[in-house]
Amino acid sequence: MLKNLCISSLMGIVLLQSCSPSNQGEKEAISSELETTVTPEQLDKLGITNADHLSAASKRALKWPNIGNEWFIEFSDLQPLKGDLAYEEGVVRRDPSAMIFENGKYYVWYSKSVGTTAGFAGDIEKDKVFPWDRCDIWYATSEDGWTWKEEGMAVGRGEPGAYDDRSVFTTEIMKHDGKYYLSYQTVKSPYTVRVKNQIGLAWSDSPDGPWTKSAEPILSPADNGIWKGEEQDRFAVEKKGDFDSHKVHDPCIVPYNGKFYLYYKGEQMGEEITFGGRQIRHGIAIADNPQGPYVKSEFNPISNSGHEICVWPYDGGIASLITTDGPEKNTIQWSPDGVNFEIMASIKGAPHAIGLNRTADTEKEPTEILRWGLSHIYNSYDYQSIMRFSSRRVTTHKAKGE
Ligand code: AAL
Repeated sequence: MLKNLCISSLMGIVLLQSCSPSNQGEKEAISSELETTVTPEQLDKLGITNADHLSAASKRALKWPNIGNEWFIEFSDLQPLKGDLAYEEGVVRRDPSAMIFENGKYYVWYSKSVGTTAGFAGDIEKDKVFPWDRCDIWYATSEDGWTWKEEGMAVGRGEPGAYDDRSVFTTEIMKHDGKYYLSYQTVKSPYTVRVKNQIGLAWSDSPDGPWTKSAEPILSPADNGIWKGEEQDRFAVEKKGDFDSHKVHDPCIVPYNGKFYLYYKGEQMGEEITFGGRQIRHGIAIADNPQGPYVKSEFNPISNSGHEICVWPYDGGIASLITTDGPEKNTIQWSPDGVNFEIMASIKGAPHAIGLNRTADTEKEPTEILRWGLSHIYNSYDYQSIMRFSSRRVTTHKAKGE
């Protein structure tokens, strides 16, 4: 069979195909530089008509890795929660943490505030500039994940002058060695357009608290960007700095390989709109102990797209749902080492600000943890509520009765 095939080079791809012997030597010489072998079966699978006339799209398709549909899923419409987490006019409840199961109940933590959002045109000393401004972290419990009882405040804003005096919000929970850790975003007053956001941590021996807050933030933005002018304009910069020069957001700490990997979203000074939308990327900071110190990875940023952090362990590595922003938005990615992520599936879209169900059997299948969990919706610009998501694997596409 192979003697009837020859090898040609196309952008790093070796093609095994029928050809005339005249140019075989030349094509084999080129092939010595190549990395990938493409077989007639792959050409057939992709339905490529003529391997000598490959479109740019076919050349890209020939470089796709040989991954099955194990990671491909579709999310269903969000469903409202019942009890205290049902939508409540005048109240913001958003950015749910993951759920853990303790004392016979699911526990979730979330950002809570009241009142309308005036934006930056309002009086920033009195008003809210965002729905997540002037928040505290509250928590709720549920036996079935549908009907929730709000238990009260877990972590409140700091005293005036503290790094977290304006808002504490967008939290994640980690349970490790019988202790509980809430990581969360912090803002210090005044909440200006250029204000830097940091990450705080609180810990407790019980999911019901009391919580002890870190005296200082556990993570801060890179300090190598330079604003241009004095005006509160976050797009005007002399130098943009690292991907996280403006804000560190959406923390999620995962115990991994004997260390603690803090995944976070970075926002950059001078953020641009690219061909994939907003310039948003993820980074990690690693610590030997849950309370830190957390050291940013030299490999940052570890994504080129995405928004809120949604990561889980799978098969010795870490999986990540990449949503909303950037050329690789709406993909599920996996890394064997928690750092170097590859696309495993490209999906239609995903709920925002997912709170994962950490009780799921993550090894059952790659996306088992995404079968159900929490998210939020904008009931209005001012008010958001926590909702329930679900997803299913999709392996065929059939007409009714087919
Ligand atoms: C979300 C998250 C963070 C931001 C804000 C509230 O999508 O990225 O939490 O600060 O929006």
